[in-house]
Amino acid sequence: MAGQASSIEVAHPWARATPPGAGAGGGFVTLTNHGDGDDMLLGATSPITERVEIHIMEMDGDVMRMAPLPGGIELPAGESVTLAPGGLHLMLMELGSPIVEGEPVPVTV
Ligand SMILES: [Cu+2]
Repeated sequence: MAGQASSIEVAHPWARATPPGAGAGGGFVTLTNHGDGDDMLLGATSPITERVEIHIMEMDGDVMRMAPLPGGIELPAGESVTLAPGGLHLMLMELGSPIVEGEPVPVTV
């Protein structure tokens, strides 16, 4: 997180449980920028995987696909951004073990 990380509120983080053998899982959270300046979410880390990507869903013809968002997520001052299924999300890549319902998934933004 660039800039005034302490002014970013992280609320309602959750991850979707994955079936055994799934290669990746989605992570969702609401981020609120309580600071005076715009901020960016540039990435995230988690001890359960080597790689966490920021993804966005976009239409490719009639098909919804997800794609990495290399520039990060803008967090304008005073606004909330919600990462949710069907939109922006954190993708936990190359999972070594499945995400199990009810078990905490540590992620640092
Ligand atoms: Cu994704």
